[in-house]
Amino acid sequence: MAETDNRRIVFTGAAGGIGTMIRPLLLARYPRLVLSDRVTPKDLQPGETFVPADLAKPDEVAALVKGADAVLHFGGHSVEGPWDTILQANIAGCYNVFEAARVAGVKRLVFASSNHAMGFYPRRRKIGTNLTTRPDSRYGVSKAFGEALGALYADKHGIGVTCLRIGNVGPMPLDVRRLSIWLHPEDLVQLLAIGLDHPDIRFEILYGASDNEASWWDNSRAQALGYRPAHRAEDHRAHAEAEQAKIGPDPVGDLFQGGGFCSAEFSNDVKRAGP
Ligand code: 15L
Repeated sequence: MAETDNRRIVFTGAAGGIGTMIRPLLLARYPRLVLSDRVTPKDLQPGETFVPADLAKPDEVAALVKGADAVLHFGGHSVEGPWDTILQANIAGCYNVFEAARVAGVKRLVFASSNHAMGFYPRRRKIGTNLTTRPDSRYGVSKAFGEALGALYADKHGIGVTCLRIGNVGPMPLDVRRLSIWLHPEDLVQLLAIGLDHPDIRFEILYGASDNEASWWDNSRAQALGYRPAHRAEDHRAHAEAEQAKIGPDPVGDLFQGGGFCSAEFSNDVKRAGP
């Protein structure tokens, strides 16, 4: 019989969309979860405790992370927002989480990065994890910042850090762009398990994507660490195309991986931006 995993795992952003989808799957593998958010997650289960925290407040984050073995950092602002929102929730918040993890002696940290750290790469280009970031928004910049913090805390303090450049998590790809970047919740939990359990983790950047034929990403490092996504975007192509038909074209966003995050506030010439 498999041994029970007794690690205390702190999960920030647990009341958010992704948190709500994956909590039951996580709990099945990790029965000692400390959920955190500013609002209380619904239907707390045995094995889940809730500790509220505002990520912008270092004392609250330190109290949350004290005694933790690992952290899954999904908290913060999950789309583009005004600078001050991004600054507090995603820049200061992310720093507070890494710093609290260092002080608490946390061994593993998985950071929910985003495809928007790379959003200005053109769709016609397949990218890996060895390229400079090309954020498509202040939000994307905050994710690139979180990846850089991850590298610092891995190199300087020995925390095993995994950054997941997540596409779009849900039961189905929402439109044609998401056929390339979709991530089923079960596949996400497989990636989290690699970040928490794989013996070789020092610092990793992996793409958070299912088995997507139209993928723009080379996720061979995740494969090498044992990732075997069980879900295929192509199985939902008809649904994605039907949804896409309801959306008008986006002359800028449709050229780039980040889609609407690229076209929002865009004031460049498309040719200069590079696709
Ligand atoms: C993200 O990073 C966002 O958190 C999510 O809301 C989606 O917009 C997703 O990217 C996406 O690119 O579809």
